[in-house]
Amino acid sequence: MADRLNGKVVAITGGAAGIGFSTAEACAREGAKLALIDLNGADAEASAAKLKDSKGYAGNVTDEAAMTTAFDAILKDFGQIDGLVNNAGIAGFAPMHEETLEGWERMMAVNVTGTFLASRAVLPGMLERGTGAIVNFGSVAGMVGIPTMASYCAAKGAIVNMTRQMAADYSGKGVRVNAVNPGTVASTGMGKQLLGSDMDPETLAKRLSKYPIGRFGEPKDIAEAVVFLLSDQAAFVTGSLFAVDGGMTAI
Ligand code: NAI
Ligand code: 1HS
Repeated sequence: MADRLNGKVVAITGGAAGIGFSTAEACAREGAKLALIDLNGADAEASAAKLKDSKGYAGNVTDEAAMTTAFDAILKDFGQIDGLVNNAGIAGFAPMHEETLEGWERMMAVNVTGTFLASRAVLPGMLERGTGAIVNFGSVAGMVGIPTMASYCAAKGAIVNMTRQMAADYSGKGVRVNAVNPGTVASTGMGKQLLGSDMDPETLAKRLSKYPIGRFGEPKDIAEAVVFLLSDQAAFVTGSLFAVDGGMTAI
């Protein structure tokens, strides 16, 4: 397949690297034009330059003014936004009794507030045109408890139910809202943070044993699910939580 997103404009937060950029590549293959938003505008522009008809934008998803500026620029450059991928996220490690207020608030700001601010920026245009698709990034950590990831699990759990709530408000108005819930993707910045070099073989084996498929994910595993959810093939799919986790949450 190569034209499932033909002519659509897709904005991806955190799109310069990792799963976000892999998703951008898959969307471009399907004919989309990409608007990549990331913390560092030069990185976003360099990644966008690898894709046809695409542009990069600086924007911290926690910053209301920066989100307004970035999405105004995208609308000026492309005229409309058909798809939004709320991919930007951070992870952190602490059980609740050891988490700091600063760490907790940062986790909520990037993952939860970031999803809110980017969604709020695109929704008026999508509602006016009566069409659009939003894909939020949850995680297996939004569905089950992961040891030592208190604030991350809380943030991803919030994104999971934000997805259902958004679907309730907007599905009847032409805007579908879904979430992908990836399992561990080892090769990205976050994956390396999760499976850091200080992780002993026993802990690593324990993590891997949670995946019945016998491996961790690849960025493209997640990207293909996002393409489907953005595409018209998913016309009857909204409010869904798409586990892309090698069966991790099935057992
Ligand atoms: P990554 O750390 O490799 O890439 C994240 C990208 O987001 C980077 O380009 C970074 O600069 C950008 N970013 C971070 N904070 C930002 C902010 N405040 N504003 C704008 N951009 C920001 O992460 P990865 O692995 O690609 O993860 C992407 C998404 O997938 C995240 O939401 C993550 O929680 C989720 N996920 C990742 C899994 C994994 O094992 N890697 C598993 C499950 C979910
Ligand atoms: C960081 C990402 O959202 C994955 S959390 C899952 C950790 S584990 O189940 O692979 O130990």
